[in-house]
Amino acid sequence: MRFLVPLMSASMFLPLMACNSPTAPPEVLMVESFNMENSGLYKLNYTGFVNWDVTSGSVDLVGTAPFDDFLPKAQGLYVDLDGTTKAAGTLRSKQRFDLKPGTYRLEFRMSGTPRPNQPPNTMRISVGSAFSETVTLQSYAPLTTFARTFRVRSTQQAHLEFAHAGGDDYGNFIDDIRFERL
Ligand SMILES: [Ca+2]
Ligand SMILES: [Ca+2]
Repeated sequence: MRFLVPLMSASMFLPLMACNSPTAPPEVLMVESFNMENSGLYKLNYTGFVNWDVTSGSVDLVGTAPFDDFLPKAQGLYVDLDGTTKAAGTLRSKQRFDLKPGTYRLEFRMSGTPRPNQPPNTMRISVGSAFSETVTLQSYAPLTTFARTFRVRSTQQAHLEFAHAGGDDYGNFIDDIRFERL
């Protein structure tokens, strides 16, 4: 009987431990590399994104010749948020995410416009009313990973949106977006 006691204890506690595990993996809501867009070829003023609508202005899908020297080759395709119509673009996720209360993490890579004599470029990144941040980058600001964590306190539905200001055909570049619920 002495040996049965620990066994019974273990079986009583195991279900609790499983429910409250702090190491549950994040729920990935979106991963975006842009590399499969347009059969892998650049296109100025591109609107055919699988996961995104261009809801205002225009954006350029770049990363293949002759528009392949903005970011390192390893990035494949990526997006210049200020396309080629003198009206910067807004890229909005087609998916409207169901955001339960909890903690979320948004990660993406962004660089300034890699061309000389350009004024700074400003972009607003948002997830509905749950998250919003405005970032201004100088020319040649290096490709940097931005990672933000935010809380959703009441259930809401929201698009993920990248909205570039202005419009002179030279904008901030984005790539490698990852959105997840922690
Ligand atoms: Ca890419
Ligand atoms: Ca600009």
